[in-house]
Amino acid sequence: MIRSVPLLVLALSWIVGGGASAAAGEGDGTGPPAAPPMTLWYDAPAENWEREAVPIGNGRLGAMIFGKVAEERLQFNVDSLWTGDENPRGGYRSAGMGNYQNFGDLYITLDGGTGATEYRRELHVDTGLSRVTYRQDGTPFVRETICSHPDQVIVSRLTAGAKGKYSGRIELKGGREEQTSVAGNRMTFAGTLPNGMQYEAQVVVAVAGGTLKADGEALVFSGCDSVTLVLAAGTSYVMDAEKDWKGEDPHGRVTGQADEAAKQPWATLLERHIADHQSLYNRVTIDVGKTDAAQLALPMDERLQAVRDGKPDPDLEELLFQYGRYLLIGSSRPGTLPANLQGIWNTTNKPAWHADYHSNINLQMNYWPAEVSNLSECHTPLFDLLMASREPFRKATRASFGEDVRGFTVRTSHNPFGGMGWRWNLPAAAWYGRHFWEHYAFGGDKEFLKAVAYPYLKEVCHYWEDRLKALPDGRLVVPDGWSPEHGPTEDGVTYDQEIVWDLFTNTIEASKDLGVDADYRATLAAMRDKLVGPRIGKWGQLQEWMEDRDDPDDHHRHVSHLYAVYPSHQIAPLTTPKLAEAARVSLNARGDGGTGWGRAWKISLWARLKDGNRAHKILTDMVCRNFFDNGFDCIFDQRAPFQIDGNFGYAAGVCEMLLQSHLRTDDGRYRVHLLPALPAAWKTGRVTGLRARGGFEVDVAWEDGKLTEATLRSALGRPVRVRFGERAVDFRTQAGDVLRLDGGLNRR
Ligand code: FUC
Repeated sequence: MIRSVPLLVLALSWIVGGGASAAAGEGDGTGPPAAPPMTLWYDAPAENWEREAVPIGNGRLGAMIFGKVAEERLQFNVDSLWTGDENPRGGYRSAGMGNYQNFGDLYITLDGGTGATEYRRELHVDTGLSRVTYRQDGTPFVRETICSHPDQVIVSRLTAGAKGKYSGRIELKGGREEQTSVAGNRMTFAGTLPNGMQYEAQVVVAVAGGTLKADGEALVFSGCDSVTLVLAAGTSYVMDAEKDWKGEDPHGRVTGQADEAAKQPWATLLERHIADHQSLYNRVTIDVGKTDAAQLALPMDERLQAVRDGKPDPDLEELLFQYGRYLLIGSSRPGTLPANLQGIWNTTNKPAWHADYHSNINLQMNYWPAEVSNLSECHTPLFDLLMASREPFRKATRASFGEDVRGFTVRTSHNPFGGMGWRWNLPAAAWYGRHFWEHYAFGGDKEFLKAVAYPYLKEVCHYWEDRLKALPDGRLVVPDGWSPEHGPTEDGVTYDQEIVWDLFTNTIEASKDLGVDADYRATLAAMRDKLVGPRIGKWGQLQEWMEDRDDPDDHHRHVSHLYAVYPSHQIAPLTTPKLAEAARVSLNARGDGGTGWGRAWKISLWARLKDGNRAHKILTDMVCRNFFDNGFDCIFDQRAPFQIDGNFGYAAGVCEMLLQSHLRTDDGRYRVHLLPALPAAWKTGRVTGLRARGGFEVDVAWEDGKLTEATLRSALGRPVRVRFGERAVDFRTQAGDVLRLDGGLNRR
């Protein structure tokens, strides 16, 4: 279904125009209008934080909202509240690694909160607004919450259709048993972690009508028409190793944010928040089919169950795609830390795997949708942290591999201080290098290429130049590698070989575009061409190791040797058909199961192998097994922990089914493939605003599985070969050109 703007505008004008009082004024007893379509909604409050509560976030600050009538709970986090440190002198153990912390909880307890009817809890993915509505004795109650990026605060607003209906208490509780102090209408707690990081949270409360007063560590309100809470929180973290990752006490900043927001009317805060959110969110629309109206009207938990019962729900597939984008907007904005294993949403001080940055698939997958789904800015925290972590990475690399080692690499687990945990993952820094290159390949920002991407890529190349080992026949291998969490330690592991090939290739391309280092480029090219490449084994599989010993009954969750198919483009049906066939054999043997992120990866892999139906089958498996009722991906079938990589991998997979793009290094022409893996289930549809490498923004429409029209907006004026099925047509473009094509790829 096409997302209807009028409905959204209607719903918003209802909210901005006074919410519950307007609805009550209508006196028709029907309650609030239906939610806009890009909404997760429920007919019961949340009990469990990671399965049921809904997330809001502004990249840095976030909360999980439970929505109980008598006791609202906002469990909140700040991206930088971490224990642990840079741990530069070895001893890479959990203590130095640290953990991402639960910042605290805000509770709003309401008197007489029983006997509610018409209860409804919603998260509007297209506006970033959470809303809880219900009636008591005929009076409508509305509770709305946002996490604003422009105002850097969480705001909760409680209104009702009659005066004086709100009495209750507000409590602010820190995640480490801090004392909360109350002064006037403000509640505050602050603390310092063992690593010296200072943090503080404040809540400023405003009521209309009635009274508000302190009661010990709580604020008590009585007979109020409405209650508005502004929550601000921050830490002393700075992304700067030279400053030991710490800056000024957050007290002044947090106070300023709370005060500034508290001065603004709710309507202004909401308007600013929605405008900001939609400046990113609205860039992409998607329509892959129409869900049966009765099924569409179900709450999220029942909708998921209906899919498990075998009823297709294309609108839910769209919603989960946009939800992936929503979560990236909510957990990764310019200037924040990158999204960790749980984005910014975590309720415990000892989260699974520290809620760390995991370098053997997870952190990369978090950023797979960033460029293609038109959220390029949201990619930048990854570059910022990696650039800032280079010195600690260098130190740790030298400490383990020798003082004369150039460049750096990364362990499997790392934190916001450049500190690291479990086990070296030798090609990790090189795999991250692909992200730097992709940011340039999509957007064409030469300044970024020169100042950030190329220096990073070149330095990681130095590490590999020194480390590669020559076989007696002159071919080069990565020594002592490891197919992540699978194989033994040995030379020439396919995952390592492919990533180093990719690193050298992208660095060569980068140096060409910058017009620098011609000699060095030749050196890299010579080394790249000597690397042991992907090989086909005895049962037709793509070998995971140099030795042909893959087991066809092995269903291990990591498919690291298929890196060359996706996210890289070293193996593809059109350019390397035999290797692509071998990848298909391997992927078939591995099976369709796995973790949430494992399935998500397989969606993109099958899409690259041009099997849309298989990709869609796995996407459906994911919907059935990996999404909790709140839409969070869980790594095991319906079992905690939630891990956000699967949400992002799913969103990237949907993109890969609808649009693929590549740079062919021989002629510098970009390849844009429209609907490369369209499943039969998505018979007729339209997607707008996806991005292709070479600076293109692409809209595609299709009917009965056939392309009907496409539009490519060229930002960089690059030449492009557009393909649909067997037909491919070359076009030249100027920057700013809009290329409108019909179903036969002729200009319209
Ligand atoms: C990788 C995976 C695990 C888990 C962890 C966070 O090590 O193999 O399944 O996702 O990351």
